[in-house]
Amino acid sequence: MTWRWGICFSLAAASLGAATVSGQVELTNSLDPTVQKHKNYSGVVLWLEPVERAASPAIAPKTVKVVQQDKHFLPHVVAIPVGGTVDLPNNDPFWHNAFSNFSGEPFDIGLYAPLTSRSHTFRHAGIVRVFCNIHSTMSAIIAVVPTPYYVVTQEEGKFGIPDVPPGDYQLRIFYERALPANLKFLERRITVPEAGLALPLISISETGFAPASHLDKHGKPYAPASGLYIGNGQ
Ligand SMILES: [Cu+2]
Repeated sequence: MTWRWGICFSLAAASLGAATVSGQVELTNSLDPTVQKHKNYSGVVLWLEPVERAASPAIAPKTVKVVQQDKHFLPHVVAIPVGGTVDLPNNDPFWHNAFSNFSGEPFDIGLYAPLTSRSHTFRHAGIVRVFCNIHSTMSAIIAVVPTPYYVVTQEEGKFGIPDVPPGDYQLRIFYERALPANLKFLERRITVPEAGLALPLISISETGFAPASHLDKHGKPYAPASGLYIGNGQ
């Protein structure tokens, strides 16, 4: 894992007074073919926390959607500011659930029927790992961040955090398949000038990551299909 700082930060072009913090993420040492062969660098969350408490901005409530479809949460990774709401519509022809009891803010929106939706509003910052209590293979990440300045990378890994007021910030990063110590190492204090800031390449290694199974919402191993929902297509 390396930071390629070059000589210094370079200044990005100013856009009507709105400072943008931009950059590029790459993922290395991955065993996932979509990363290795196709350079899919999606799912990295980057956010800027104001260093001076007085500079902390008001955070407007936001709502994002995570669809349950084909036994997947889509998208797999989202980010919202504290106070934001996640809608989880069920687009499958069978029942789903969404819960978290692993890290971040715990929640459980219960079982809900096809073509219905449930929501949860997150009051605390943290990385929320979301699962379905029916389908053990389903998972998602909701990054609840204490700032309005954040982004989630798409496949190409380029990112831009718009409308950042000039000032000092702590750059924080989350990626599901990177060890916490590796992510901590990448954190930096940055100064955002009025003209904006282009960061050097951020290289995140998946070295040391090992997929692990998770427990159900009761903290127990998933039971084989009970038959309760058989007939609903699950
Ligand atoms: Cu499910």
